[in-house]
Amino acid sequence: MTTFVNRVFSGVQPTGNLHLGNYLGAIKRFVALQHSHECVYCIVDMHAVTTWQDPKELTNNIREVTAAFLAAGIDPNKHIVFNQSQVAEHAELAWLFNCVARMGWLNRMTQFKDKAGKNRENASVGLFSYPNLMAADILLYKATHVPVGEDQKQHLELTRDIAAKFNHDFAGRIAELGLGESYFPITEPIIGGPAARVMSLRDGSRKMSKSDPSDMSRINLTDDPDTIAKKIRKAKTDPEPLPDSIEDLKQRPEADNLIGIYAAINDSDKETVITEFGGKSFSEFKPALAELAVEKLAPINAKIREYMADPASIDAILTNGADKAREIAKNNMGEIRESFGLVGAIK
Ligand code: AQP
Repeated sequence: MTTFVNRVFSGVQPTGNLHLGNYLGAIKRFVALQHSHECVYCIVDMHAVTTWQDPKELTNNIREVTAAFLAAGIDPNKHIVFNQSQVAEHAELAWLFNCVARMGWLNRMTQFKDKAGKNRENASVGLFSYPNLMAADILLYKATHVPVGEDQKQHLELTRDIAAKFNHDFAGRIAELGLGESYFPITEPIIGGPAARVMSLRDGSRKMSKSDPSDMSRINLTDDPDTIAKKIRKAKTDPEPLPDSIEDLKQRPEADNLIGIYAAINDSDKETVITEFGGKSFSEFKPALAELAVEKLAPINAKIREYMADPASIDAILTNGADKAREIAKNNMGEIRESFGLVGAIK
């Protein structure tokens, strides 16, 4: 059995409107994992361009996601923080994975169906092969664990399928080269907790999303305290008081969402929130949630603004992170090229 270093990889797209779902489902958990793992955190700008991005806004959004990582507490000195396009090996491995993954596997991806919608013929090829680039991001660093929101579960399964197929197809070659029994780990997703899927504040059946046309559907990490409080006050709810048991939340998506948000922000769980607020009305619960959200998000918001006032220092952090990432990427990519038998493999 090949043993792998415990390494975390995850990424966030710089597509603007970074929201509470991205924070609770991903970034907040990235911060926690720094204490137990070696972490690689990436601003996945090449994923962003699978749909149209205004060039100036994209540059700004890359910096803003970096600022959010730093403001939330990610330490770029102890871990790696960089933007994907600075390490060309991501694109190279994605190409090779285009040749490992099967059409049938990608045809099953629900995110492509959701994002392409009825306009499938006009979607970019990149949007279709997006999961192969995601697999490349993760496996380039032989990451063993990936913290993500629930929406990314299917892509993680595809990453595992690609790793397993590569390990199987090239088993003889990998052994010959002395690269172990398996070259890639079968990466474990880290999904769960009360905010694995934060829903829209306007519709409890849709996930909170950057691309929702209604700004009232999400709490942006750049929203000021008044806006956060207003969005929570106006969040859709039903007329009943909060339930007394988790069981009763099943038929009440909006209540479930707000209770999950409260629990995740407060590092607690839905049971504890229900013990405190069960039987109370939303007019009591919403101000408590707004106060908690403002208390936890306002300092992050202030720090994002501070970092954004000095773009040159953000760029320096990204360049430094890319240098560290490239060291690992170059070594692994050399071995992968050799595994394929490509002539001129660079070590
Ligand atoms: N609503 C959510 N609840 C929990 N986690 C979420 N994530 C996204 N939305 C939620 C997690 O955030 C991380 C970064 O996501 P991304 O930047 O790769 O983009 P995404 O998942 O496509 O995010 P959006 O907001 O839904 O963007 P659009 O509107 O463009 O589709 C991931 O770990 C994701 O799971």
